[in-house]
Amino acid sequence: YYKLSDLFTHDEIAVQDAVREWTLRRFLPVVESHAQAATFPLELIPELAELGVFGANLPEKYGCANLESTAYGLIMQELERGDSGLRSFVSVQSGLVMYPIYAFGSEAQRERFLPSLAKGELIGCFGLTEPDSGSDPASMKTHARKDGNDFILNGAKMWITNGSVAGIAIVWAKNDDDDDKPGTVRGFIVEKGMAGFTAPEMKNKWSLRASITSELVLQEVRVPRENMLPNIKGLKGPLSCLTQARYGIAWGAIGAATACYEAALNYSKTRIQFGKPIASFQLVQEKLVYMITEITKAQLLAWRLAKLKDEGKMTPQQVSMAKRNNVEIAVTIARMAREVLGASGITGEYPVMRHLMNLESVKTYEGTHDIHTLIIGADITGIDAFK
Ligand code: TGC
Ligand code: FAD
Repeated sequence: YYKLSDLFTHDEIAVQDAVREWTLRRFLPVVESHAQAATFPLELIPELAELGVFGANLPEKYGCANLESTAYGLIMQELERGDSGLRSFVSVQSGLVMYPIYAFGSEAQRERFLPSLAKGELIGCFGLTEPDSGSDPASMKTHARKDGNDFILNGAKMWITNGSVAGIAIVWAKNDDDDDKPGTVRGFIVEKGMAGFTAPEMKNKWSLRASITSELVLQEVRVPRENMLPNIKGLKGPLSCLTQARYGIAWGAIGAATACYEAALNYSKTRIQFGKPIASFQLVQEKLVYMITEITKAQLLAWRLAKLKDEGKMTPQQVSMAKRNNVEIAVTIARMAREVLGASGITGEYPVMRHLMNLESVKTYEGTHDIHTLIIGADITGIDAFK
């Protein structure tokens, strides 16, 4: 509405158009049946890789597209216009698996894993959350103990996106190694097939149904030292990855909100009640105006965040503001759109209810809405509500 695309380069618009066209042509026709069946269209992974969306902001040396932050954000926006589960798949692969290997891994780990992750031949997942450790990851119980040149991992992770289809898991564990202060959080690349490692799928979700969610169970799993991420210690390791993924969500939520707004706008112009299109009623117009205004504000927030990111000035707290705001307005827009569609809004004929259900998870994962409130609160007051 504010001609935001005037702020984008030709290349950024070309990336956006390519991902939007693919999502419309290849993903939207199948998403509803996958959501109903609670499956992810794994057969589309090679096409996603061909589009260049995995690790899109990482260097070409590792088979990636080396894009700047606006193009990366637009990819997330267009994927989530399709479904939050599609954006989740790419967010986890890019921000939570490829990023830590790139930022904290050895050169040998980068060369071994990044090219196959970029090609989608290898899928990754990120294990931070545990049954008793969600918003407070410092309370994690999963731990590693040194045994010769290996580590032995024990523990359990849950709510892990892509866990049961992943070939590798970035597992965060407290390390009892002598070289670290006991209890220091370290990252390990755990490979499918390592004895004692299983990833059972979690069922019965009413949200993100077209996304696989799993537990990770680690029972005396022997992981060689060369699979530990050498260049990061402490909770700032996983939290830095979350900053990357939350950045993507801030853009992605705009896509889901836009899909709901467009569905509501189109429906309101064709649905006749009291002899007129419902779009002619002031109460309906008020909802549509709220939607487009909040989408426009969210776009401006995301665009500015991209510039700060490229200039190396972006803070995690600014990312929290964009994630918190943009997901919140997306949930509100999805709920309003559902109302505008009346009974039709609850069906799979329209994407609205699917987005609404998905966004409840998006509001919770990568830090809940309230946790982001407290992160920003601590930043502006200097008083940390967690301590
Ligand atoms: P705190 O003492 O504040 O911080 C510990 C260290 O980490 C640094 N740090 C960060 N660094 C980079 N990015 C961030 N966002 C950071 N936040 C903190 C901090 O400077 C400190 O460094 P140092 O050098 O002093 O050690 O930690 P705390 O224990 O008080 O916790 C703070 C809190 C609650 C904000 C944080 O733990 C938090 O964000 N909790 C929410 C947990 C969360 O977001 N989990 C997400 C799991 S993954 C997921 O949901 C994937 S969904 C994927 C999908 O499907 O798309
Ligand atoms: P809790 O931390 O138990 O919080 C429950 C409620 O208490 C929330 O409303 C919260 O805001 C509130 N609360 C907690 N502490 C405070 C406080 N100090 N002040 C005020 N309120 C507070 N995790 C991963 O590691 N990897 C993944 O790939 C992943 N994928 C996910 C996919 C899905 C579909 C979902 C739903 C979750 C996923 N998660 C993943 C987990 C997600 O990050 C956690 O659910 C999230 O961090 C919240 O943790 P929790 O569910 O244990 O809630």
